[in-house]
Amino acid sequence: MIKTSVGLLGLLLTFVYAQDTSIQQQDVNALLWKINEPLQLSKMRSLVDNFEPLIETSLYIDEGRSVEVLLQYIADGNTLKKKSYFSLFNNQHREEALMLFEVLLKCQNWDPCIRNNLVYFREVLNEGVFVYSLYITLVHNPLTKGIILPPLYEVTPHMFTNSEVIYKAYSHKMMQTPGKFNMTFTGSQKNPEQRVAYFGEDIGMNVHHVSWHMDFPFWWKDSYGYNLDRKGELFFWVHHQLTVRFDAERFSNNLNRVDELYWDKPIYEGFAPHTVYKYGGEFPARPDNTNFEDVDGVAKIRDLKIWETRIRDAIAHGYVIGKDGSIIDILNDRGIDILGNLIESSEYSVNPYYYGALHNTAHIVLGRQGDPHGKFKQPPGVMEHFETATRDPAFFRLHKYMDNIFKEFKNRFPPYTKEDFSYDGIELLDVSLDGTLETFFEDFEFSLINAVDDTPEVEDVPLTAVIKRLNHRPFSYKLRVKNDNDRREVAFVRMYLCPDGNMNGALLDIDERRWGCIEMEKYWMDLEPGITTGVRSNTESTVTVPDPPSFETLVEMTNAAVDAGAEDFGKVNYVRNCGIPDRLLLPKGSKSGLNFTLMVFLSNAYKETAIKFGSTQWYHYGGTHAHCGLHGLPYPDKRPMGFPFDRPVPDWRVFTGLKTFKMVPVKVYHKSDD
Ligand SMILES: *[C@@H]1O[C@H](CO)[C@@H](O)[C@H](O)[C@H]1NC(C)=O
Ligand SMILES: *[C@@H]1O[C@H](CO)[C@@H](O)[C@H](O)[C@H]1NC(C)=O
Ligand SMILES: [Cu+2]
Repeated sequence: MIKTSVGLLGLLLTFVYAQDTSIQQQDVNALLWKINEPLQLSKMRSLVDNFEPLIETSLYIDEGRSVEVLLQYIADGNTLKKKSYFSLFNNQHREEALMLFEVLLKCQNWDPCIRNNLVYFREVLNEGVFVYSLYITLVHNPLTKGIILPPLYEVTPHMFTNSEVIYKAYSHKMMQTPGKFNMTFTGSQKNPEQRVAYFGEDIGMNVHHVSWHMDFPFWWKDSYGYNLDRKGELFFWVHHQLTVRFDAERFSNNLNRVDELYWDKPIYEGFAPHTVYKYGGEFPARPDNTNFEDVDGVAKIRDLKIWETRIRDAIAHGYVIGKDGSIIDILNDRGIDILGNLIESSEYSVNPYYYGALHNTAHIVLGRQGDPHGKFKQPPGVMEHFETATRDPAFFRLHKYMDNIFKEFKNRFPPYTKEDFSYDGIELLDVSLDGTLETFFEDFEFSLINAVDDTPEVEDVPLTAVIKRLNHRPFSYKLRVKNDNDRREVAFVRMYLCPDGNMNGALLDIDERRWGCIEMEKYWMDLEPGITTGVRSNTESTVTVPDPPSFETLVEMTNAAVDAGAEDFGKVNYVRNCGIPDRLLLPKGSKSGLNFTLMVFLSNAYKETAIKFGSTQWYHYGGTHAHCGLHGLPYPDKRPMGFPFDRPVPDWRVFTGLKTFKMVPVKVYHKSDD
């Protein structure tokens, strides 16, 4: 049961597929293959040999104005040099990448405009600038719908594996011997944090994180084409979910919940990333118990504290102050969105001058604590790249800190009442599980072929890294629902997996419990009059995405499709990289079973879905909307994210008395010893 029920969205995609998607995909594959080497596909080269970006201004809807800007920037010698690192948080680096993004956005078509410009600028611009521009183009440009993004860990492997593996790969390439290298997590058994490194260093998790920030970039302006609906609230929710998942992994490994970061206290955990840039040296390390220092040219710790105070003042007041001094009420459903934009901060922030950029600046400040005054000319730290940030335990501390600010805000709202939950005539009779909730570690192999250098004289040899990663056995939920109304109903089904106790098994209090819930599902269920039994497989979760095909498999699939003259190859399942990997849907659990409660809640979808219902099932989006929304469309659920546990719960009996709610005690097992 894969995610195929895409309804309307599917129709739209199919429509776009009509322009030869497989040929486009072939171009994209070639552009991203061996990104540090000249373009290899000679066919593509010859197509564009006579291409100059301004050769025909009618190719662009702005008559080439954007491309003129970029060409002038290059002519002035401002561009980031090839073979040096790229960092999104560096304003100059980012602005350059956005210049190319804009050029492509102004293109009338893929072939020749976008494709030929990509080939042209690939030769001229920095590799990191190019890769970032191409990925955000594939995510947001309407002319590239349906293209699969090759897994980033095989495009830029340096950002996803450790230096030990990279050095071995170089050496094997030189000696022309195939290599398969076990990749271990950073640190040693002496470091308790090592027990949960498999989560922060999971390459699929890293791809989710970097992809979310590509789907919802902080630099996004609506003039690029559309509004990113509830971006600020998603910022809160996605990072909240990362911290609760991390905490559940900690409970599974006899560790306490992660504590927040304090600007006045030492950063308890040090971190040695064991990661190396392709160009630009080693990622800097940070010893244990470092005291925060101001970072030259970035921010003083004092500034961060002032921003925090202003934000928490706004929460206490119940309003924020706009750029023009206007009062903007936040004690309403829009408030969390406004606050999220303010804290990140994004272009959507109502007043970045006053509220600053707490999240983005904190990432840079943390990334530089190893060399705050630039004495050692160190490159940016892992915290300064979304690909690598979750490796550092300080990432989760930072996000716990921000999460607590969001909770402080959410806790200002009154509890929901029975009226908020009413759904006449509907009763959730029971919920059961098919299959046991059991996790295990498996080996995963990915290619390092794009990590090593190439020369025409030296042949490619197979080089791969093998990493242990968490997975789980398949399971499904079975829901029996009674509909006493005489018409078809559509129920919104929300499912959360909530830890019962902490690492010692001590029961969590109500607030700890509701804020610790892991979102598992958010989908729609058709209810004909009478009793309906619905089975929902774990693979259908709207929180997760399946593993993408490897880059080499993708290349083979594409070439076969092109040879067969096929427009596409049924790849709807892989077009989104944003989403928790399916494998990580369950936390690790424990040998004797870690206690959780599965909370299942039904509500009236006619009232709560942001998009009008049609007569068909087009509201079954499939995919990954829970954390990643729908491109260019409203977020499909009108309720606040985290509903109904996002507001204070005076007593669990509020829920247990409901006909539309069930709590099912479950255990998550991890039988082996790793
Ligand atoms: C890599 O790990 C596997 C088990 O996962 C083991 O059998 C193999 O010997 C290891 N290889 C090296 C070179 O350590
Ligand atoms: C887990 O739940 C069971 C009931 O299913 C209970 O007997 C047991 O004490 C719980 N364990 C912990 C550590 O809370
Ligand atoms: Cu993030």
